[in-house]
Amino acid sequence: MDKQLAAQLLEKMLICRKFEESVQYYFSLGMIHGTTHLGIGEEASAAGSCLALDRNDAMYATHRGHSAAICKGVDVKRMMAEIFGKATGVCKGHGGSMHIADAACGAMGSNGIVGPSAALACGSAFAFKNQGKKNCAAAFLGDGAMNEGVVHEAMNLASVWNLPVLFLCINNQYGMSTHISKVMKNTDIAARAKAYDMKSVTVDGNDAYAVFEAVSGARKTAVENSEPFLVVMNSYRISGHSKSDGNQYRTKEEIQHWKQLDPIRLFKEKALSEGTLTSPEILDIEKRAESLISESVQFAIDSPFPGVEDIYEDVYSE
Ligand SMILES: Cc1ncc(C[n+]2csc(CCOP(=O)(O)OP(=O)(O)O)c2C)c(N)n1
Ligand SMILES: [Mg+2]
Repeated sequence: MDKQLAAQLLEKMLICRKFEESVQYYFSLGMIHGTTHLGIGEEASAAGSCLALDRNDAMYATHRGHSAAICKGVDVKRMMAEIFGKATGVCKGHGGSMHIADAACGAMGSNGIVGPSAALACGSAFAFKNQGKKNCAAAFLGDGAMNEGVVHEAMNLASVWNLPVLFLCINNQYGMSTHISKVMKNTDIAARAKAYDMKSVTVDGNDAYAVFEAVSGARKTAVENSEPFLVVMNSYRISGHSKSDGNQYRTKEEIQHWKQLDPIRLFKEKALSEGTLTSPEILDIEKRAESLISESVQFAIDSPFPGVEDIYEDVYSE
């Protein structure tokens, strides 16, 4: 593995992990409101995917979208401020955890509705194609979303219209408390691509480098041939579904098993054993990630809330 890429992947994953641990902490103190969906344990899928994309590619995230937004290049301080609901937030504090967007870096938005990222990505891909741009649109999806009608419509449309869309499915094996085996007879999600005459690949979603390679390859195919591609990343969310998850539907042993497969831990071990990164280099990356997150939290706490007079700004429905 290339040293620079390894350092980037590790730094992004650490920023995501520390970002979400901070969100969890300040949520518990009542300083963050609403709800939040953490993707602790899924950082390799977000980092590997987003680092394989071009800055101008369009990326649509899910309700569990913090890591994807960070890895696509959203400013971390302004993102933290957004989650705190502050005026300095990337959406002026009006969006919050599930509506992080910054079109300047191709982060087209997270979505509280399960599935539409797939359809929205078709729109961006259609635009890229018509404008003759060598870009693609990527839609993150969960395993649960793969059973939504809109996702099948989008995959079909992308296929018949030859649109450069990457369907990036993070299979964390659960849709809320429902295990994938209860809602799919065939749990090989990539097999679904065949129905749309679409290429697909399944990869270990806890291996950031493997994800990077798989998505880089898929992107190349999608952009060069103008065609969609399904990438399935098998992973696990160590955190609960949302802030109010009692973990009644899975055993402590199962969670413990997946903690052993923590993508950050595995990545560090591999980088050290292969000699790609040294211990001091890893420590340095950890320190940088930690200070970025402390600065971001301070920035968010110190920032003002938006004024009541701005409440109707950026509202497009009546
Ligand atoms: C259309 C729609 N149906 C139901 C919900 C409620 N809901 C929110 S998250 C979620 C589970 C989604 O599971 P998955 O797609 O696997 O994503 P994960 O939460 O595992 O990341 C559900 C059912 C919703 N937000 N939107
Ligand atoms: Mg899921």
